[in-house]
Amino acid sequence: MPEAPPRTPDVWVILPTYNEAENLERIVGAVLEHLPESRRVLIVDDNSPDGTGEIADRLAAADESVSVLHRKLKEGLGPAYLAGFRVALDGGAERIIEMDADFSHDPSYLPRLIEATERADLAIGSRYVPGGGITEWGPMRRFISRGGSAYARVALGLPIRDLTGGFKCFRRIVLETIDLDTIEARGYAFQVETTYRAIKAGFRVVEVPIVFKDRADGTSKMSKSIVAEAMWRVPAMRIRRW
Ligand SMILES: Nc1nc2c(ncn2[C@@H]2O[C@H](COP(=O)(O)OP(=O)(O)OP(=O)(O)O)[C@@H](O)[C@H]2O)c(=O)[nH]1
Ligand SMILES: [Mg+2]
Repeated sequence: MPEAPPRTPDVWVILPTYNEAENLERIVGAVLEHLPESRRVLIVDDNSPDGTGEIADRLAAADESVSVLHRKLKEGLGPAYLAGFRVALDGGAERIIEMDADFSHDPSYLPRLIEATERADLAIGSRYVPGGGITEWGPMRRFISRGGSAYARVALGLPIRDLTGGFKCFRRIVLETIDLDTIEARGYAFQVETTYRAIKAGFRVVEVPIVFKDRADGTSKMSKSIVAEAMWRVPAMRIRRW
């Protein structure tokens, strides 16, 4: 019998990192535990000064299902994800997952998220549907997050409760369709924009409840400019569609 050609991994998890040295090894291990056999974890590191990139290289050398994309500059989450998506699509990915590398997104939800894309094209880990939630955040952070999602929901007229979260599983067809080259958003707006485009393109989007935890270690990259970007980019998305 001729040997079967090597299968390309079906499920790719993209982990963007900037100064996640304390979290990276543990999160990669935990993610791998919850993925099917046909999987790849792609770390996208923006030249973190804390040595995250070197840890990523070591993990990739030790496990063939881990790889690293090194980028020279910190440009925000959006460009890091776009670069990762392109590598995953070129690599034959069928499902592409976004998730934070700081344990805010519990890897034990991965099977549920993947399973949800059997009946949908995009599954969103959602804090704002029954069964979802947030632990540990103070009132200000909650307000920004919930307010941001509500603002985007109303401004864009979308039936989605959690538009700013970054724990999502896309079927490849979605990323092939939504024209990644014209997405410029860098922060939370990036999450809003990918979901908005998916819905406008007619894809089925479902929300899967998740409980979001505060980051395990390291420091936040959340900033006023990320919030400000989301404020103006959300109406800009709508205007561009007109
Ligand atoms: N490659 C890359 N990764 C980034 C960049 N900014 C943030 N990240 C990563 O994106 C994920 C989410 O960023 P966080 O700093 O946790 O932002 P956040 O979740 O809004 O803030 P916290 O709740 O305080 O953690 C983490 O894995 C970060 O390391 C960036 O510019 N480039
Ligand atoms: Mg975080």
